[in-house]
Amino acid sequence: MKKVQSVCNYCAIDCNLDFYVDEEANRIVSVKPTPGYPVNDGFCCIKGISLDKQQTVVDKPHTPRVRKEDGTYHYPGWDYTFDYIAKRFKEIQEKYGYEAIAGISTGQLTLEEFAINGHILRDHMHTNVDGNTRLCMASAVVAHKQSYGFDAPGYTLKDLDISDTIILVGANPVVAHPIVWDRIKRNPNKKLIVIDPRRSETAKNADYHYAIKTKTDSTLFYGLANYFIENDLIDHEFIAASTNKFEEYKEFVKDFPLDKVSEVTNIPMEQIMELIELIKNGERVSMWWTMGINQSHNAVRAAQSIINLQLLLGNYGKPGTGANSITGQCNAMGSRLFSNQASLYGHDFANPDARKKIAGIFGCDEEILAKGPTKTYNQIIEGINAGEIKALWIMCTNPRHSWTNNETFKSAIEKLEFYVVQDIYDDIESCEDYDVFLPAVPGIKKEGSYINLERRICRCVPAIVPDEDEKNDYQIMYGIAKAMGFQDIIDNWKTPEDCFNLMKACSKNRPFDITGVSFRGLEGSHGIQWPFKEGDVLEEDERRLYADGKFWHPDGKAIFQFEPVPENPMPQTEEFPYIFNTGRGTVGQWHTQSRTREVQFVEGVSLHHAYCFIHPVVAEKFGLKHEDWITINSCNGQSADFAVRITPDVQEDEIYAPIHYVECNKLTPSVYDPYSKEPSYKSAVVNIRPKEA
Ligand SMILES: Nc1nc2c(c(=O)[nH]1)N[C@H]1C(S)=C(S)[C@@H](COP(=O)(O)OP(=O)(O)OC[C@H]3O[C@@H](n4cnc5c(=O)[nH]c(N)nc54)[C@H](O)[C@@H]3O)O[C@H]1N2
Ligand SMILES: Nc1nc2c(c(=O)[nH]1)N[C@H]1C(S)=C(S)[C@@H](COP(=O)(O)OP(=O)(O)OC[C@H]3O[C@@H](n4cnc5c(=O)[nH]c(N)nc54)[C@H](O)[C@@H]3O)O[C@H]1N2
Ligand code: SF4
Ligand SMILES: [Mo]
Repeated sequence: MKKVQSVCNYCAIDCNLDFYVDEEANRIVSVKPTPGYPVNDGFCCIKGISLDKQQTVVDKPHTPRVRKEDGTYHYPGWDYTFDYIAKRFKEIQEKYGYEAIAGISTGQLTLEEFAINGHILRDHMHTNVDGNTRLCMASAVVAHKQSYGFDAPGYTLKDLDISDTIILVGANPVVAHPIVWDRIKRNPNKKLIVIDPRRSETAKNADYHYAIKTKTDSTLFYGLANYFIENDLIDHEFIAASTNKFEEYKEFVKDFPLDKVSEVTNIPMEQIMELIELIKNGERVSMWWTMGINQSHNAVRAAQSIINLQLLLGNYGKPGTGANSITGQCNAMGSRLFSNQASLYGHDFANPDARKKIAGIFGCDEEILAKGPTKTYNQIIEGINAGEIKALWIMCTNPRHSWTNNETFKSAIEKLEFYVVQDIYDDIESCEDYDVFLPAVPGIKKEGSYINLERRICRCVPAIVPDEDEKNDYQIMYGIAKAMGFQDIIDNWKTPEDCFNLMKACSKNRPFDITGVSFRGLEGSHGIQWPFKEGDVLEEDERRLYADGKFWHPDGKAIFQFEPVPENPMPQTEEFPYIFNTGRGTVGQWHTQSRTREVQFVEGVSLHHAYCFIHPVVAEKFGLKHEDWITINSCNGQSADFAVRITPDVQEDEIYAPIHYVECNKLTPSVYDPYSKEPSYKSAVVNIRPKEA
């Protein structure tokens, strides 16, 4: 029996797993979490341990399907399909201009797959490709860039083991990041504080839960900043040496006295004082946020209000501290650096030296490199609906389900002249009315690398061997590039390893310098956190940034970023009295459920219809019992039906719906953070009525 160490390609933890494989049968016999791996050390969740269960997708024939002129589909083989796509792409760009084609990618591909995709679409084809990462961590990225000068989360997971005061803001790791939860739980000295409107699974297991009014987190953190400044409980030395705009921030937060904060946030004064005491008394205070902060109309500033408080307290670079953003998907961190969407492979698009450097590494003309960041996801969907974008290529994401106000994606598909879907399943919701379906093999047959939430690069190694006619996403993209005639790709990007080496060269002398990392050397290793330069020696498995108090702005300082709290664009009204909060439902269910439905013991216990949680007071008002059906009308103009579960864990004016059912995003709004353009997924306002028979 062969043992292959590879990675779980669901969440951003990137657990390493040992796949035991019957080589003769080319079958995974069992999956065991890798002992001694610094992230998950012999433990993982149900999704990782079930990676061998993707048998449907493994056993299915994998050849592309193309729509003929008469509307029927045929299976013309890979070479024909690549040529056909190239021909259609060229025709559309000739007729309507470069930007008439767009792509939507993901945080769930390998680093090399993003890189080649970004080079094809953004450089050679001069067009736009954005990712589902826009729906996820774009707000954290922008917050980091503005505050630190570079998108560099500084923590390491070990900080969870040694922090004595752990504050989770809008994060539910019991469900969403089981390894984060496992490490918190095992920390014997911690006090755990959860700030979440809902009594989430994590809040139920915390020492303190503060049920904040939705989307008022920045007010809370501005108020805390004011209190700590006024009572001189701040780290003057750190502020002077490592930050800018302190005086302005000090003035700004004077507008946030605690009585006002208590009123706005609905957190009683005693609880705010209790939270202050906890922070004051903590020796190692860490703050962690996820989608409760990132997905809002005021997300970037809310994230920065957390960063600002930790800057004031000097809680950076020291063990067990930090303002730490938890990322969602397995390679969201790889996409941030190497997808060529928001930065030129980790450089400024406009910097002439960077352009020269990248073109030199790729062996291509400087002129072909993208000149600025991509059009954002919402601009792409709006562009299609406006008839400006005529072709769309989606890969490894299911926007008909996951996009906010998702009926706008349905109408977009109807408008397209050419629609290409690249997925491991051909029956996802987004597989409607496509022209070409490109079947990719799943992660267990893939080769490449991933970067996890704490900047750790690790290897994805194929556990089982693909059949002869099967292709992985890298090979599909290379095939399309070849058919398009992109010579530097044909010559220099033949394999994921070639691509990794190009990306390594791009990283040289940047904050994420990985010139000391070897693609082959990562195999079977503990992974390596960036940066790791040529010549560096690895002394520790867990390394954090900012120990020297230096950030990435030219003067080495971080900046306090803030602005007056904007008005909520979706206020509760008499017509729409309830807040529609959305998020993860269970540990076993992954997003749009295309993959986790294959795991029998998850499917066996999951509900097969859309449901939502309502408060007993609401149930009584409408005479509703458990599993009765309601119709929810959203401020976005749409309605959908849900079965109800009755629980005091949601607030009286809150309805919580798991995202794993397509109905959920029928009701979410086209409202975005102004800086990151991340959707405000968690605060549409709605009304309800019992469903008519
Ligand atoms: N099982 C499972 N695990 C997953 C995923 C999955 O689909 N299934 N997805 C992965 C991905 S891509 C991601 S991004 C992560 C997401 O991980 P999390 O962000 O932890 O998960 P969510 O459930 O989206 O939201 C977290 C909490 O934010 C709260 N919240 C809502 N509004 C506010 C607010 O205004 N303020 C505060 N303080 N809290 C608020 C919600 O009530 C919810 O409990 O999970 C990852 N892990
Ligand atoms: N209301 C609401 N909506 C949300 C959120 C929320 O909190 N609330 N969260 C948002 C967030 S954080 C995220 S990350 C998104 C996720 O939204 P999506 O990315 O749309 O969700 P997934 O189900 O992960 O879709 C991944 C797709 O990739 C396919 N796939 C898996 N592996 C491979 C592979 O190797 N190659 C290819 N080509 N395909 C593969 C799967 O079959 C699946 O169809 O949802 C967002 N939507
Ligand atoms: S889903 Fe996340 S926590 Fe679960 S096994 Fe995979 S990487 Fe680990
Ligand atoms: Mo996400």
